[in-house]
Amino acid sequence: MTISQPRPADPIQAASRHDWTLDEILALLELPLVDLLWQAQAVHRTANPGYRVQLASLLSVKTGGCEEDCAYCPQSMHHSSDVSGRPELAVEPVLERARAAKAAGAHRFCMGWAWREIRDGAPFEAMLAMVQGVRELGLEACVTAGMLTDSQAQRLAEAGLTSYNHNLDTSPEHYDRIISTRTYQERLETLQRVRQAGISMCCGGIIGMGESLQDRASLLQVLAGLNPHPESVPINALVAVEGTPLEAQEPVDPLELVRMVATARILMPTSRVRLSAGREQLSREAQILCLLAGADSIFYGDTLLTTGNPAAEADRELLAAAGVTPWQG
Ligand code: SAM
Ligand code: DTB
Ligand code: SF4
Repeated sequence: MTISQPRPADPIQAASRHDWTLDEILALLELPLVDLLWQAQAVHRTANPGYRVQLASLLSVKTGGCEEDCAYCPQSMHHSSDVSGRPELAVEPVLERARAAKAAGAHRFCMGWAWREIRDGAPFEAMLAMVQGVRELGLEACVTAGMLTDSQAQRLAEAGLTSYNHNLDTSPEHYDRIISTRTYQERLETLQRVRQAGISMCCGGIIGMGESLQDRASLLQVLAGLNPHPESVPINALVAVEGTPLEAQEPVDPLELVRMVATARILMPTSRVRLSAGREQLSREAQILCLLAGADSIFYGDTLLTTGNPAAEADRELLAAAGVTPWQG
């Protein structure tokens, strides 16, 4: 099977830019939808001629009780939603889930820890064993576990970690209304450590948290300004969970998500653009529009970390209806 590490250099990557202005990005986000889709498809068809979609399964290894106060997150100990009480998973049950994900057709296995930062010790040693085990199954391995040190990043790279997920979540301007316990700059530094260790970068954000169109453009500007672009860019629609400060947030118009995906695709032609949280609230047709707009990955399996996701069978039907083929696991 093919493990897709960062994709090989190609003319699109060579031509892709890191100096997009806010006005240029806003102009894309505001294009008539048909024109935006046309541009995004032209880019996507060249970068991903087979229109293939990666299926990534997600598992929460350590759930809830997190010290950070991210306003969207049900796992923060600052919110009444906190889902603590679930035992932290050990290596073997995690690998069991990874084997099941592979058997169901997943190509990447992502593991989450509700931590502010990784600390050395037994749980980190277990994380390394999980990464190694997932890679031995022939799956890509992704970890999301908060901030890390250079030496932790190095050890994760040595264990074979494919990718580290750490999202910027929103624009630098909107960020303070969402998180107070960790700065934007700290997020950027964590991402830099991941890069320096030679691990591919998974970094994106969330729409539907009360941000303006300008904020969305600004988030995309920071992401596209990273050089090289993040290999993977998750675009989440807020799942408004009861007990979080954002519980009453109105759902985003699905076409806003389509616009965000399409613009990300144009700005970052060879990145994997992941249609992430929020798919349960989308119709089949809205999801297919996101695929047309250039999304080339979905989370696969009936849960995300703590919230629901469409059933695997429904997703296989979705991809078949769209006529796109998943990467083979
Ligand atoms: N603690 C780690 C961290 O923050 O890097 C890892 C886990 S965290 C849950 C991973 C990402 O999931 C967040 O950065 C955020 O973008 C996304 N996320 C969390 N809760 C969400 C929600 N309710 N709706 C949409 N996306 C969410
Ligand atoms: C990402 O950007 N989205 C995923 C993954 N990276 C780790 C997580 C979504 C979480 C949604 C809320 C939950 O299930 O707790
Ligand atoms: Fe903690 Fe991550 Fe949730 Fe923020 S998003 S509260 S860091 S688990």
